[in-house]
Amino acid sequence: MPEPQPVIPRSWRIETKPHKFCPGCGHGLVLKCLGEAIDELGIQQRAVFGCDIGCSLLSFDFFNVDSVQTHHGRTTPVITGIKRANPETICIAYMGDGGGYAIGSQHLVNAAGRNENITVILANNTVYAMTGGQMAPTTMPNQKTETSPYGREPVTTGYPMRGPEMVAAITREGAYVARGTIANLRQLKGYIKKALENQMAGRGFSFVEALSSCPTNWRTNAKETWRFVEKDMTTHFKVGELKNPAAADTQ
Ligand SMILES: Cc1ncc(C[n+]2csc(CCOP(=O)(O)OP(=O)(O)O)c2C)c(N)n1
Ligand code: SF4
Repeated sequence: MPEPQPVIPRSWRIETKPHKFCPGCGHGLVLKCLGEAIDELGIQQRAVFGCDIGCSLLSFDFFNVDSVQTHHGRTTPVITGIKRANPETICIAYMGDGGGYAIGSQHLVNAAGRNENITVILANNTVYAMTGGQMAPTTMPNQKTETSPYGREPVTTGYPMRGPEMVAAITREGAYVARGTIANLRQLKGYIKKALENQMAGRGFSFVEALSSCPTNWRTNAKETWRFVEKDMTTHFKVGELKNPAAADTQ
Protein backbone atom coordinates (compact mmCIF):
# COMPACT_ATOMS: atom_id res chain seq x y z
CA MET A 1 0.00 0.00 0.00
CA PRO A 2 1.50 3.41 -0.92
CA GLU A 3 1.83 5.90 1.94
CA PRO A 4 -1.12 8.34 1.98
CA GLN A 5 0.07 11.73 0.73
CA PRO A 6 -0.89 14.99 2.48
CA VAL A 7 -3.57 16.89 0.61
CA ILE A 8 -2.14 20.16 -0.65
CA PRO A 9 -4.50 23.05 -1.45
CA ARG A 10 -4.78 23.67 -5.21
CA SER A 11 -4.08 27.37 -4.67
CA TRP A 12 -0.66 26.59 -3.07
CA ARG A 13 2.36 26.94 -5.30
CA ILE A 14 3.91 23.46 -5.33
CA GLU A 15 7.35 24.58 -6.59
CA THR A 16 7.90 26.56 -3.37
CA LYS A 17 7.14 23.62 -1.06
CA PRO A 18 8.34 22.43 1.41
CA HIS A 19 7.85 25.92 2.79
CA LYS A 20 10.43 27.94 4.69
CA PHE A 21 8.82 28.10 8.16
CA CYS A 22 10.48 26.29 11.08
CA PRO A 23 9.15 22.86 12.07
CA GLY A 24 6.17 23.32 14.39
CA CYS A 25 5.48 26.88 13.21
CA GLY A 26 1.81 27.90 13.09
CA HIS A 27 2.13 30.08 9.97
CA GLY A 28 1.97 27.03 7.66
CA LEU A 29 -1.23 25.85 9.32
CA VAL A 30 -2.94 29.23 9.04
CA LEU A 31 -1.92 29.41 5.37
CA LYS A 32 -3.21 25.89 4.77
CA CYS A 33 -6.61 27.01 6.09
CA LEU A 34 -6.43 30.05 3.82
CA GLY A 35 -5.45 27.88 0.81
CA GLU A 36 -8.36 25.52 1.40
CA ALA A 37 -10.74 28.45 1.86
CA ILE A 38 -9.60 29.94 -1.47
CA ASP A 39 -10.08 26.55 -3.16
CA GLU A 40 -13.52 25.95 -1.68
CA LEU A 41 -14.75 29.43 -2.59
CA GLY A 42 -13.29 29.10 -6.12
CA ILE A 43 -11.57 32.50 -5.95
CA GLN A 44 -7.98 31.63 -6.89
CA GLN A 45 -8.11 33.68 -10.11
CA ARG A 46 -9.54 36.74 -8.30
CA ALA A 47 -7.47 36.58 -5.12
CA VAL A 48 -4.63 38.97 -4.28
CA PHE A 49 -2.40 38.00 -1.36
CA GLY A 50 -0.31 40.51 0.56
CA CYS A 51 2.15 39.56 3.29
CA ASP A 52 3.91 41.74 5.83
CA ILE A 53 7.44 41.86 7.13
CA GLY A 54 8.14 39.35 9.90
CA CYS A 55 7.96 35.60 9.43
CA SER A 56 4.77 36.10 7.40
CA LEU A 57 7.00 37.39 4.59
CA LEU A 58 8.19 33.81 4.07
CA SER A 59 4.81 33.33 2.36
CA PHE A 60 5.56 35.83 -0.43
CA ASP A 61 5.68 32.97 -2.97
CA PHE A 62 3.35 30.59 -1.15
CA PHE A 63 0.26 30.76 -3.36
CA ASN A 64 -0.48 30.56 -7.05
CA VAL A 65 -2.25 33.90 -6.78
CA ASP A 66 -1.07 37.45 -7.40
CA SER A 67 1.05 38.34 -4.36
CA VAL A 68 2.80 41.37 -2.88
CA GLN A 69 5.11 41.81 0.12
CA THR A 70 5.22 45.04 2.11
CA HIS A 71 6.55 46.49 5.37
CA HIS A 72 5.28 46.31 8.93
CA GLY A 73 1.48 46.60 8.92
CA ARG A 74 1.60 48.47 5.60
CA THR A 75 0.12 45.37 3.98
CA THR A 76 -3.29 46.69 5.02
CA PRO A 77 -3.09 50.01 3.10
CA VAL A 78 -1.35 48.36 0.13
CA ILE A 79 -4.09 45.75 -0.11
CA THR A 80 -6.69 48.49 0.37
CA GLY A 81 -5.28 50.35 -2.64
CA ILE A 82 -5.31 47.21 -4.80
CA LYS A 83 -8.92 46.53 -3.80
CA ARG A 84 -10.06 50.09 -4.49
CA ALA A 85 -8.42 50.08 -7.92
CA ASN A 86 -9.69 46.57 -8.77
CA PRO A 87 -12.98 46.04 -6.91
CA GLU A 88 -13.52 42.64 -8.53
CA THR A 89 -10.45 41.17 -6.77
CA ILE A 90 -10.59 39.44 -3.39
CA CYS A 91 -7.84 41.06 -1.35
CA ILE A 92 -6.15 39.43 1.62
CA ALA A 93 -3.58 41.01 3.96
CA TYR A 94 -1.55 38.55 6.05
CA MET A 95 0.60 39.65 9.00
CA GLY A 96 1.91 38.96 12.50
CA ASP A 97 0.88 40.53 15.80
CA GLY A 98 3.94 42.80 15.81
CA GLY A 99 3.09 44.16 12.37
CA GLY A 100 -0.64 44.46 12.93
CA TYR A 101 -0.87 45.56 16.57
CA ALA A 102 2.38 47.47 17.18
CA ILE A 103 4.52 48.89 14.41
CA GLY A 104 1.69 49.07 11.85
CA SER A 105 -1.29 49.32 14.17
CA GLN A 106 -2.41 52.68 12.80
CA HIS A 107 -3.08 51.05 9.44
CA LEU A 108 -5.24 48.33 10.94
CA VAL A 109 -7.18 50.85 13.02
CA ASN A 110 -7.85 53.21 10.13
CA ALA A 111 -8.77 50.53 7.57
CA ALA A 112 -11.15 48.97 10.09
CA GLY A 113 -12.59 52.39 10.94
CA ARG A 114 -13.25 53.09 7.25
CA ASN A 115 -14.83 49.62 6.84
CA GLU A 116 -12.55 48.88 3.87
CA ASN A 117 -13.83 45.88 1.92
CA ILE A 118 -10.73 43.73 2.49
CA THR A 119 -9.78 40.71 4.62
CA VAL A 120 -6.99 40.86 7.20
CA ILE A 121 -5.63 37.62 8.66
CA LEU A 122 -3.24 38.04 11.58
CA ALA A 123 -1.15 35.24 13.14
CA ASN A 124 -0.71 35.93 16.86
CA ASN A 125 2.31 34.03 18.18
CA THR A 126 2.86 36.41 21.16
CA VAL A 127 6.35 37.52 20.02
CA TYR A 128 8.29 39.38 17.35
CA ALA A 129 9.50 36.12 15.87
CA MET A 130 11.60 37.03 12.85
CA THR A 131 13.84 39.40 14.80
CA GLY A 132 14.59 36.90 17.57
CA GLY A 133 11.60 36.65 19.89
CA GLN A 134 11.27 40.06 21.51
CA MET A 135 8.21 41.00 23.62
CA ALA A 136 5.18 41.98 21.54
CA PRO A 137 1.90 43.67 22.56
CA THR A 138 0.41 40.17 22.74
CA THR A 139 3.06 38.62 25.02
CA MET A 140 1.35 36.82 27.91
CA PRO A 141 1.81 37.86 31.58
CA ASN A 142 4.96 36.16 32.97
CA GLN A 143 6.00 34.97 29.50
CA LYS A 144 9.77 35.03 29.08
CA THR A 145 11.01 36.59 25.86
CA GLU A 146 14.30 38.00 24.62
CA THR A 147 13.37 41.43 26.07
CA SER A 148 11.44 40.21 29.12
CA PRO A 149 13.88 37.60 30.49
CA TYR A 150 12.14 37.51 33.88
CA GLY A 151 8.68 37.25 32.30
CA ARG A 152 6.33 40.01 31.11
CA GLU A 153 5.30 42.14 34.04
CA PRO A 154 1.91 43.70 33.20
CA VAL A 155 2.01 46.59 35.73
CA THR A 156 4.87 48.26 33.87
CA THR A 157 4.53 46.74 30.39
CA GLY A 158 0.76 46.39 30.11
CA TYR A 159 -1.53 43.45 29.55
CA PRO A 160 -1.64 41.52 26.27
CA MET A 161 -3.43 43.36 23.50
CA ARG A 162 -6.76 41.88 22.42
CA GLY A 163 -6.87 42.71 18.72
CA PRO A 164 -10.21 41.26 17.57
CA GLU A 165 -11.96 42.90 20.55
CA MET A 166 -10.45 46.25 19.49
CA VAL A 167 -11.42 45.77 15.83
CA ALA A 168 -14.94 44.71 16.84
CA ALA A 169 -15.28 47.86 18.96
CA ILE A 170 -14.24 50.29 16.21
CA THR A 171 -15.98 48.75 13.17
CA ARG A 172 -19.46 49.51 11.95
CA GLU A 173 -22.15 47.05 10.92
CA GLY A 174 -20.98 44.95 7.97
CA ALA A 175 -17.67 43.98 9.53
CA TYR A 176 -16.80 40.35 10.28
CA VAL A 177 -14.46 39.69 13.24
CA ALA A 178 -13.28 36.40 14.74
CA ARG A 179 -10.46 34.75 16.65
CA GLY A 180 -9.52 31.20 15.72
CA THR A 181 -6.63 28.94 16.66
CA ILE A 182 -4.30 26.47 14.99
CA ALA A 183 -5.54 24.03 17.66
CA ASN A 184 -8.87 23.87 15.78
CA LEU A 185 -8.18 24.05 12.05
CA ARG A 186 -11.70 23.20 10.90
CA GLN A 187 -13.06 26.13 12.89
CA LEU A 188 -10.23 28.44 11.78
CA LYS A 189 -10.86 27.62 8.12
CA GLY A 190 -14.56 28.28 8.68
CA TYR A 191 -13.80 31.75 10.08
CA ILE A 192 -11.44 32.55 7.19
CA LYS A 193 -14.08 31.44 4.69
CA LYS A 194 -16.72 33.61 6.34
CA ALA A 195 -14.32 36.56 6.32
CA LEU A 196 -13.71 36.12 2.57
CA GLU A 197 -17.43 35.67 1.94
CA ASN A 198 -18.04 38.91 3.81
CA GLN A 199 -15.72 40.67 1.36
CA MET A 200 -17.32 38.89 -1.63
CA ALA A 201 -20.72 40.13 -0.43
CA GLY A 202 -19.30 43.67 -0.25
CA ARG A 203 -20.22 44.11 3.42
CA GLY A 204 -16.88 45.61 4.41
CA PHE A 205 -13.91 44.89 6.65
CA SER A 206 -13.21 41.33 7.76
CA PHE A 207 -10.63 40.34 10.34
CA VAL A 208 -9.49 36.95 11.65
CA GLU A 209 -6.82 36.57 14.31
CA ALA A 210 -5.31 33.08 14.49
CA LEU A 211 -3.62 31.95 17.71
CA SER A 212 -0.38 30.56 16.36
CA SER A 213 2.89 28.97 17.53
CA CYS A 214 6.57 29.87 17.45
CA PRO A 215 8.47 26.96 19.05
CA THR A 216 11.79 28.40 17.89
CA ASN A 217 11.49 31.57 19.98
CA TRP A 218 9.36 30.10 22.75
CA ARG A 219 12.08 27.43 23.04
CA THR A 220 9.44 24.80 23.61
CA ASN A 221 9.21 21.14 22.61
CA ALA A 222 6.14 19.83 20.76
CA LYS A 223 4.16 19.09 23.94
CA GLU A 224 4.92 22.44 25.58
CA THR A 225 4.17 24.31 22.35
CA TRP A 226 0.77 22.72 22.04
CA ARG A 227 -0.07 23.30 25.70
CA PHE A 228 0.83 26.99 25.36
CA VAL A 229 -1.42 27.44 22.30
CA GLU A 230 -4.33 25.35 23.53
CA LYS A 231 -4.36 26.22 27.22
CA ASP A 232 -2.25 29.24 28.17
CA MET A 233 -3.13 31.50 25.24
CA THR A 234 -6.86 30.82 25.40
CA THR A 235 -7.03 31.92 29.05
CA HIS A 236 -6.47 35.45 27.79
CA PHE A 237 -7.48 35.27 24.12
CA LYS A 238 -11.04 33.95 23.81
CA VAL A 239 -11.64 31.94 20.65
CA GLY A 240 -14.88 32.61 18.77
CA GLU A 241 -16.76 35.01 16.49
CA LEU A 242 -17.13 38.58 17.70
CA LYS A 243 -19.09 40.01 14.75
CA ASN A 244 -20.90 38.13 12.01
CA PRO A 245 -23.19 40.29 9.85
CA ALA A 246 -24.31 37.25 7.78
CA ALA A 247 -25.78 35.71 10.94
CA ALA A 248 -27.51 39.00 11.75
CA ASP A 249 -29.04 39.05 8.22
CA THR A 250 -30.75 35.70 8.74
CA GLN A 251 -32.32 36.63 12.10
C1 LIG B 1 9.27 49.78 10.67
C2 LIG B 1 10.05 48.53 11.05
N1 LIG B 1 10.43 48.36 12.32
C3 LIG B 1 11.08 47.25 12.69
C4 LIG B 1 11.38 46.29 11.77
C5 LIG B 1 12.14 45.04 12.18
N2 LIG B 1 11.29 43.87 12.21
C6 LIG B 1 11.25 43.02 11.15
S1 LIG B 1 10.28 41.66 11.44
C7 LIG B 1 9.90 42.23 13.01
C8 LIG B 1 9.04 41.43 13.95
C9 LIG B 1 7.81 40.85 13.31
O1 LIG B 1 6.96 40.31 14.27
P1 LIG B 1 5.48 39.91 13.91
O2 LIG B 1 4.81 40.95 13.10
O3 LIG B 1 4.80 39.52 15.19
O4 LIG B 1 5.65 38.64 12.97
P2 LIG B 1 6.30 37.22 13.28
O5 LIG B 1 7.73 37.31 12.84
O6 LIG B 1 6.13 36.96 14.74
O7 LIG B 1 5.50 36.26 12.45
C10 LIG B 1 10.54 43.45 13.28
C11 LIG B 1 10.43 44.20 14.56
C12 LIG B 1 10.98 46.51 10.44
N3 LIG B 1 11.22 45.61 9.49
N4 LIG B 1 10.32 47.63 10.09
S1 SF4 C 1 10.78 31.90 14.02
FE1 SF4 C 1 8.79 31.26 14.84
S2 SF4 C 1 7.20 32.32 13.61
FE2 SF4 C 1 9.18 32.40 12.49
S3 SF4 C 1 9.15 30.63 11.10
FE3 SF4 C 1 10.20 29.99 12.98
S4 SF4 C 1 8.60 29.10 14.31
FE4 SF4 C 1 7.58 30.31 12.69
